[in-house]
Amino acid sequence: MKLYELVGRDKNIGFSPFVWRVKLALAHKDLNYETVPLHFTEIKDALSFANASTVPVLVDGNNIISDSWEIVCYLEEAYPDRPCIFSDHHAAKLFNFQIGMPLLAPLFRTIVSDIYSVIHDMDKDYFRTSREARIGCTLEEAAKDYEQSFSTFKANLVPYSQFFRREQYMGGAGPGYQDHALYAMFLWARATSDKKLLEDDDPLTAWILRMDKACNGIGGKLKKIE
Ligand SMILES: N[C@@H](CCC(=O)N[C@@H](CS)C(=O)NCC(=O)O)C(=O)O
Repeated sequence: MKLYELVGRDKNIGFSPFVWRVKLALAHKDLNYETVPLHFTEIKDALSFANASTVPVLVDGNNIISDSWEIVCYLEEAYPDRPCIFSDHHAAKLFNFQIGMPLLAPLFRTIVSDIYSVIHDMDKDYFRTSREARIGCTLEEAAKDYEQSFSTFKANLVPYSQFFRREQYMGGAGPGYQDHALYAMFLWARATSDKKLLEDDDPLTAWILRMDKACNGIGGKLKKIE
């Protein structure tokens, strides 16, 4: 299996939260794969064979699958004898939408200038133009005003802190899709930013430590791109 992923200026460190969802799913199912590292400006050409303009793309034999959700669904169907990722398929699908606007969007604004500092020079112009259009201000303005989006992010994390005060994983006895998707978001920040997102006594911090050990410990090994 081949997984196309997004890397920063260090080719060995992938940082896309969507690719991380797939890596965690592959580890959950204990499936072997190799990665193909891509910079932002290489994605379009490299993935034209898959008719995709975003990573992740997974190639498994003759099957070419794009979009992280579709890939995880594919893995569940193609490898039913391996541990199950979804405890409830519909709840997992809903979760994608639930974390997009309230969490991924404000976190993106919080760390967007940090991401800019760790991507390859070849990607800088593309990233600046596309992301400034998306956030409606310059990267420098976003860096200066990050506290506002950071407090939105923290406020929207409260239900998860409350949940993890009582529970170990969203998947029940062990991690499932929702754990992977939320944790992947923290891995995105871990690879790109020095900002401390959580207090030490936040129940989410203890859950992240559990997730660092889950899925063969792949997330726990992730370092920031220097
Ligand atoms: N819904 C897609 C989103 C994937 C996505 O947005 N990937 C980003 C990297 S985090 C990407 O490839 N962006 C390419 C670009 O901005 O040109 C999925 O879940 O796979």
